[in-house]
Amino acid sequence: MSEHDSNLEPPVALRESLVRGYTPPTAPSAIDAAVLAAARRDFDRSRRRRRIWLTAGPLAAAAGLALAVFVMWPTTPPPGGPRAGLLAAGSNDLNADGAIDMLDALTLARQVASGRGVDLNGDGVADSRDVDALARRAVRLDGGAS
Ligand SMILES: [Ca+2]
Ligand SMILES: [Ca+2]
Repeated sequence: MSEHDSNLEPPVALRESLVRGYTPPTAPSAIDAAVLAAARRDFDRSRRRRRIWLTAGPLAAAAGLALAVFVMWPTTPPPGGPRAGLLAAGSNDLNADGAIDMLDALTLARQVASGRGVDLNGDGVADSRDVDALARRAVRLDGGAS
């Protein structure tokens, strides 16, 4: 590259002459107003679209969340807790592990604490006496056969 190519600045006289000869273009006021009106219409249209997305987006997310909760919601247990049917049949195996033991008494204690226990001793109330009755049955040597 030669020394002449590295100087890309125009001569000062040429630059001043170009600046003097330049006049910015002017548009008639009617065209100016038409361009401004078109720009405002376009801006309003994009603002409406943005408003729709800002409204519809959260609604769609809420609908999706509600659907997911509805689909994944567990079925309602029967009155008296999920093992009430087994207790009514005399099983007392509350955790359904095939044995009546202290884990069943603990399960019943938790159910009673949450207001869902089952009346085992027939006094009409599900309370700690039912838990005690189940615990006594669990520790009987004959396994509560009688
Ligand atoms: Ca059990
Ligand atoms: Ca009771």
